[in-house]
Amino acid sequence: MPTRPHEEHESGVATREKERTRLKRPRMYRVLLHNDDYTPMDFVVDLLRTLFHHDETEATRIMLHVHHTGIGVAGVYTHEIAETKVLQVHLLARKNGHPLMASMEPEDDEDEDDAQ
Ligand code: TYC
Repeated sequence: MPTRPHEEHESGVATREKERTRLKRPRMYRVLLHNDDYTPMDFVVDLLRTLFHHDETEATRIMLHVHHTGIGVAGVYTHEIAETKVLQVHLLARKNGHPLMASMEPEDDEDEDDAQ
């Protein structure tokens, strides 16, 4: 068993170029919750805890932010995970008869004024 990294990783520009491409950070996406007049506050707090893994204090803070401003960030994920979270919010809300809406936007978008 070699005890040091493979020679390839110690060599020149071409290898580093390849690694930089492969290891580039993925674009990240904010999952946004939208306010409405009907979804119960407790449901939103529970959802922020179960789907987005926030503790009760943080979940309550995010829910109240959405309630007061109209929109807020539930979490930041890669594209595929963010899509799944949006779908899970939709399914869980509809299953419980609530109109709660979620959407996603790229983190590095020019127009970031509406999300906290
Ligand atoms: N505005 C809702 C109410 O007063 C609570 C709410 C908060 C709904 C956040 C949606 O994303 C939301 N019951």
